[in-house]
Amino acid sequence: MTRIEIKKKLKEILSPKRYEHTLGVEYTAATLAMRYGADMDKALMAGLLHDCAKQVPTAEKLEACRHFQLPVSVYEQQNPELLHAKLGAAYARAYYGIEDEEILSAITWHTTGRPGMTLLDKILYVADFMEPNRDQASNLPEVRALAYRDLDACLFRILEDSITYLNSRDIVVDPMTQETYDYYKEKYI
Ligand code: DGI
Ligand code: FE
Ligand code: FE
Repeated sequence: MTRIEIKKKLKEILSPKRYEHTLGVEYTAATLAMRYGADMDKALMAGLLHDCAKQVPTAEKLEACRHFQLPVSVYEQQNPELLHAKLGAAYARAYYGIEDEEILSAITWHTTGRPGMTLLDKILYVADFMEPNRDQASNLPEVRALAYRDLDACLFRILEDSITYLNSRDIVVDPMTQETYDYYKEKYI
């Protein structure tokens, strides 16, 4: 499917707010691709599809994971919200014709990150956090500026703030989020 066709479909299935966020991530990922020399089309496509499974109801998410034979950890079972990332990759492949493994990887890891992220993984992760419609995190102006100066430092900053945020709200940090944080901490502290 072309990006135009995908947008038409996403507009039907996502809430207006989620759709706007999706477009914000699409274009923000493209600006980061320009800055860091990543593949523009892949960045746009990853941004566009990253939350394509976000609107699936919780119970259906678990069922859909079984359908696609995606492993679900106990942490994911307790926080099924996390599943929209790997499920999004499965949907991108099955329903939107995406076969590119780099795009599918970026979608799979956009919520928790992973140790040894690719450039595209990082771009999507950062774009998701800082796209123009985001307004919750207090550090957004700094993160947005840092993203174009030093992508790895920006990635670590977001990981650090996300873990602080999850802890402050007594939300269990997923082991993959923690592993990603520990991996990049080695490099940036
Ligand atoms: O899908 P978005 O809202 O655009 O952003 P996202 O894919 O980063 O998902 C954010 C949600 O995921 C937010 O509700 C917090 C949650 N989340 C992120 N990391 C973790 C987490 N939840 C748990 N339980 N553990 C995590 O490590
Ligand atoms: Fe998401
Ligand atoms: Fe998102």
